[in-house]
Amino acid sequence: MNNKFYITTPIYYPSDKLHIGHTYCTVATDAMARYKRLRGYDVMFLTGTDEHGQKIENKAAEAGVTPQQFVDNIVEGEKGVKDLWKLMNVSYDRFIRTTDDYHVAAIQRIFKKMYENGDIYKSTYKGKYCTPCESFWTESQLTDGCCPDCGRPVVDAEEEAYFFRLSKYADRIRDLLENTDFLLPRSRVNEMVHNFIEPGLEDLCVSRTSFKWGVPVDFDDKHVVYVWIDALFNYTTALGFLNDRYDDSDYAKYWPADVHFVGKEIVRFHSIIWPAMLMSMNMPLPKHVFGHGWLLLDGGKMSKSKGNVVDPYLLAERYSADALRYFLLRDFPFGSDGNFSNELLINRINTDLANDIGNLLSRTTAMAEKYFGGTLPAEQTEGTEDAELISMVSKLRGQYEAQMEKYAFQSALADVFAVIARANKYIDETAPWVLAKKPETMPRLARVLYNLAETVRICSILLSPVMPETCVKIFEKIGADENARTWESAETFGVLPVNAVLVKGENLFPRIDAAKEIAELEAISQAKKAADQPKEEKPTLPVREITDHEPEISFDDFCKVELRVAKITACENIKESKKLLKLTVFDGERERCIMSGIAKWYKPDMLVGKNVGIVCNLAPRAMMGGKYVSEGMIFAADTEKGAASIAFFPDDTVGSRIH
Ligand code: ME8
Repeated sequence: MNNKFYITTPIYYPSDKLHIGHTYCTVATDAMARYKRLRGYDVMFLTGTDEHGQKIENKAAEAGVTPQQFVDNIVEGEKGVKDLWKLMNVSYDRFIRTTDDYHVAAIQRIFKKMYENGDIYKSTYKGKYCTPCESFWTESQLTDGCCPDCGRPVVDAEEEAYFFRLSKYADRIRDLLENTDFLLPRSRVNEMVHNFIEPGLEDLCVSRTSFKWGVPVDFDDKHVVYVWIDALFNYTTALGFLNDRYDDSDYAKYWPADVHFVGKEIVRFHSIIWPAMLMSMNMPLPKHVFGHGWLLLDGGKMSKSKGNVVDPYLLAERYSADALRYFLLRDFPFGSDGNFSNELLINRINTDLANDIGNLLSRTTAMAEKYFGGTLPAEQTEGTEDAELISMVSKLRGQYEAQMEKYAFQSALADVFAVIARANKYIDETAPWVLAKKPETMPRLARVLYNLAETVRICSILLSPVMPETCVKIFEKIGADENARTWESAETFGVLPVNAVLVKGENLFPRIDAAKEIAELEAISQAKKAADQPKEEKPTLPVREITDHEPEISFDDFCKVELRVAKITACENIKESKKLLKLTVFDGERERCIMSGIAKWYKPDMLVGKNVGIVCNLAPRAMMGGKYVSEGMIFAADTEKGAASIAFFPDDTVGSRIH
């Protein structure tokens, strides 16, 4: 079959739960796949997860599980990647996990082929590495000394490694970028040429020895294959290329891909490294790589590692997958960045879905029920208001197609909604409630309602790639049978059978109380943030065995010990003992002498002027054969290593009691 269409999403890192940014790209890919299927293409839609690499290895270690357990949980576990795509109604044909055996074996074969053809060779890597991005950079590529992709610090790295002869392909890649429409939108071409090709393409380090969680190089198993090689070839291994999990006739049938949808930050990998490796393998190149923009939150990129992410689960469960899908593709031009906000989402649902299409459908079906019991009569009269609406609706499929072929979802949807707005205006112009008043205008009324139902039908066909569930409901409400749901039928006004049964039923999209809803979403997000904050851990103090406890004493007994702060006014070593220091202290009333066994840890000049705690009413004790009399003791604790540590007090406490 000639009209095949092979489309892919990036394979996402299962290092954390996926967020609205991943959902955005996957929903766009799904809408494109559904659109092509609607048009009769034999579609292969591939998505999956990129499960190897140091980041995942580190995350698993932090979580105290094996890397395989870690990724299994994120991909297959509750509310994991697969659950999310199910909730979002993503109609992928295949899901690849790079830890799948067939993929691992195929990557080993691919690596070996490039080694054997001389495009991969062994050398020493010296450079900078960004661990979160798994990217090596040269000094000149860094932005202010940090990773140019994510802005985080890089580390020095040096290791024996295999290299891919990327430099060899520089001219061919430049030609591909500049002289073909391989990379879209066109505006991304300059950036690639300017930032990467013009400074000179260096050979790429394609193996690692610093961690284990990857595909081992089978002829040198100290090394694992660089995660990006492992990842990029997923687009072909998932079709059975060099493996026996899938029949390689899938590869023959679907490769090259028609388009890879990827975020703009990984355009470099897809438009430079990927085609160069395919050239090395003598494989055909994908027809297009489309670098879509980012969803931003408060002007910054949403990212798992920054922790500022929007949860698609919450939004889809609250407002329906279709509403979220529609919003994502209608509000943000696919090729550029856009600011996400809950306000935008709710306004979009209220304006377009509850008001425009919701009202058009409910007014049309309600009037068909009210005036004709749900089935329009065959006798119908045309009117002067019809021509403009019919002409607009008849042109819609062509306009929509032109936009969709450019991956301009936003414009395609805007075109459909312009027709919906026109149809609502048509209701006001024809005033069906007036026509319903006289028997002689009933045929005109029937025609008006038919035209409205027909408009809804055609719009619904074109909206179905974006809102598949809603459109099935719409078809049911206007009585559109299978023949009236096809792409072909969207070209012709008048396909809906005249005797179709129209039913009003429930509203598709109830209006949302915006202020209340936004406040609730904000409260949920705050609560989540607080719950995600790492709990402040109490320092755990080492417990030790204490063997010299004293018997309990009464408070009165304790009060008999007179503890006071005293200032050390003089201090000296004595020749009779290495252990003792002779301290002169002022206790607020008088000076006294205290002999203390701290000479090993304190020199006299460390102590003079300091205020220390002393026991004042200890009976004086003669020391060193009576040469000295010690009149008290100073507070000092034993450290773990058995040294003495003196407690010091501030100046305004000298002479005060210590309680
Ligand atoms: O890069 N706005 O995986 P990843 C829009 N494993 N799209 C966003 C986004 C945002 N804020 N955040 C993420 C990887 N995305 C590699 C890919 S492919 C062979 C290997 C989307 O989990 C966007 O499509 O970091 C981006 O390119 C992708 O998720 C990155 O997902």
